[in-house]
Amino acid sequence: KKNSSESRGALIVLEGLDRSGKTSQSTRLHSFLDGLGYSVESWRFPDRNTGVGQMISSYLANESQLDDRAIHLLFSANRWEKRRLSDKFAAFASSQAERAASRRASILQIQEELLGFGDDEIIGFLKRLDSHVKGEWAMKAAGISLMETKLRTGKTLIVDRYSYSGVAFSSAKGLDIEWCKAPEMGLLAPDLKAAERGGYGGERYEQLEFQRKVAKSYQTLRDSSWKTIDACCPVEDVEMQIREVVSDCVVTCEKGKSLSQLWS
Ligand code: Z5A
Repeated sequence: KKNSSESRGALIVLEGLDRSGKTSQSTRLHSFLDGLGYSVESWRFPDRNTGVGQMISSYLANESQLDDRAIHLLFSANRWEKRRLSDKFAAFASSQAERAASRRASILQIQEELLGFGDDEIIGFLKRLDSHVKGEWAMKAAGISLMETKLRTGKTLIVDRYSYSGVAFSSAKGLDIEWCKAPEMGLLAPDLKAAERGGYGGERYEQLEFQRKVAKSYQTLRDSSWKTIDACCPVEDVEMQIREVVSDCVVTCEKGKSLSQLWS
């Protein structure tokens, strides 16, 4: 695979209106990058597989009603919960941080013990941290996120919807945009946001009206890492446009572009 634990992967986020083709394009982009030899993984938000995700799912299916702020915070919590490493690893990392800090164990000893986890990505990451920042690695490991671990070990992540959906949809309902951004602060900022314009949703007028408001909210969130793709073009054309912007981005990340945090 092209990405190794020595070069980091890219965090690519696909955003857009309802049924603008994000899921189709995520799949196509995944195959493209995989074909080029990149190590790649696809995520999507909401992640309906977690406890919080199930609450979101039932809200979206109109099976439960929630206050606008409450559902906003659930969407955000759904991203924060994906940030965590497994309980087992988190407990291990904090105990090792303590051992390393009090010099009761050498980095080598701790690395040996890490092998018991059998997770190549975590091991690769910790080894790499060791050579870069010496004994501080275990401290860092205690607070490191799953997403960051994957990126730093060379995995490129394609994420279908992220914090921008959270802010755009909730602010389109009338919530204050800064209030909406607040719980997202501190999550990793994407290296590239491919925003798909246009769409195929809206069987009812009201829905179209709402999508327009969402589109407006997206506009307010735009920054230099957004690339807008016209999703009204044929699927293959959209795919080509996405490939072009993503190819540049993965190379920049491989060369060591640093990770940053959202809105901080
Ligand atoms: N939401 C939120 O409020 N807060 C948050 O923090 C998050 C989300 C993360 C569920 O999201 C809702 O949650 C969503 C935002 C809100 N509500 N809305 N609206 P979701 O991701 O689960 O659902 P979705 O956005 O509605 O995604 P979708 O239905 O999966 O649509 P899509 O991924 O953008 O499109 P698609 O499935 O790839 O394509 C739809 C159809 O169009 C399909 O038949 C394709 O074959 C076709 N298609 C795709 N591209 C084309 C082109 N170029 N031409 C012609 N036809 C095409």
